Amino acid sequence: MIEKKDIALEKVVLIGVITQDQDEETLKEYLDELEFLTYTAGGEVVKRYTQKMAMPNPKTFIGTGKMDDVASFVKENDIGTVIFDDELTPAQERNISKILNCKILDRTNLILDIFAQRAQTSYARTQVELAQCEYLLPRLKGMWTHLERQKGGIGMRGPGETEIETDRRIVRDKIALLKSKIKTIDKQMAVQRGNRGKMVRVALVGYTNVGKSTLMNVISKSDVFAENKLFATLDTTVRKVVIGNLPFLVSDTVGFIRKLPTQLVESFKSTLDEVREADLLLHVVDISHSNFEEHIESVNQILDDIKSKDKPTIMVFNKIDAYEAEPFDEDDLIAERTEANYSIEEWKRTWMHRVGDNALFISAINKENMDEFRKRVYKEVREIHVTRFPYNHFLYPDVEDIE
Ligand SMILES: Nc1nc2c(ncn2[C@@H]2O[C@H](COP(=O)(O)OP(=O)(O)OP(=O)(O)O)[C@@H](O)[C@H]2O)c(=O)[nH]1
Ligand SMILES: [Mg+2]
Repeated sequence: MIEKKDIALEKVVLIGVITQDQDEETLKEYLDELEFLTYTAGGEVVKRYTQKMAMPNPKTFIGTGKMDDVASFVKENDIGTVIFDDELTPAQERNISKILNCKILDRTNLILDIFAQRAQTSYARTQVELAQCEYLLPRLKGMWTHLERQKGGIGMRGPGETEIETDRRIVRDKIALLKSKIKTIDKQMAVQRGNRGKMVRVALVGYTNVGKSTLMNVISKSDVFAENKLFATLDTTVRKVVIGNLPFLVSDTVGFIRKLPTQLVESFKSTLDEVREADLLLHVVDISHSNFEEHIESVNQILDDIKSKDKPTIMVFNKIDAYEAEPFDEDDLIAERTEANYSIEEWKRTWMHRVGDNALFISAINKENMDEFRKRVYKEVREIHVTRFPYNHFLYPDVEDIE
């Protein structure tokens, strides 16, 4: 049911609202991310509309005047899709769709669509399809029915592609079926995980596009797909890694994002089991991204949701090769130095200082500081290993003695 063929870039308009507790800079960053998501899904952003309001309009999300502007732009420029930065209520979606007469998507929709496009194995496809059905269910009534749904493209992959399917009962049955399918695969996966014995398990976690798969390839000589688009990885890859004679398992899995749709977190529970059952987390961060602190927050939030926040964690700040501080003019008496002006050395003296020994700074692509990385991971894994097998600690030398 999910199609993943490449399509020509669709012309897209983005819409975002600045609320009281946000500033314009934040909205710009959010829309930058939404644009990256759109590009990943196969769209080209031709214009952004933003509006300051205390609360989004319950009927049309943005104000009606603004909506008229959007409507004429859409009409004049033959825009196929309008994407909103937040999740729209089913009612908002219906109202807006009547006014604009084009495809209306929200952030959740877009992310679900990318997942559908990216899902490679039947397992990932089943999980995505479940999330799509859960999202679709409350929105069935009159959803885009006046539009030609067979056109395809962004937001049109997956369930709901034909009008016949816009029936709650069918979708409910489908959800039940998908759930039982996932349950069966879950059992198989649990057996597989059980067969791996008691080897220490390390999971790479982090925001999407931070370099988890690239790092996985460097440490395990595997060949996981890595790409400068969002959600390159959906399926979990597990590899055996050996450092100084000590074998352990490393898993690379789906990346996280701000406001990851709850339906996805729910249906990817089993994929996320890999994280939940890990002994050690390597939280990979793209330090070259201007918003990396917020990314850390989002990841921690999701780790909290899946009850994995208190696991031993090493913070891995990646892409140090690409890190650039904004130049600071010392002669400018008015300008104040902000985080954007920090060098990596200055960053290390901020809250990162508290992370101390548990922070590593690397470039996976240039293989910078990989020695330090290996040693640090070895030390941690060895500690967990000898706690588990106290009788064979002599097999593994102290970290100073490994080559
Ligand atoms: N400059 C620089 N780029 C890097 C580095 N590591 C990874 N990248 C690039 O960052 C992009 C994303 O890398 P991935 O390894 O696919 O990232 P990921 O975290 O697995 O992403 P998802 O699977 O999409 O969540 C790719 O274009 C990589 O080439 C690095 O150390 N420096
Ligand atoms: Mg990846």
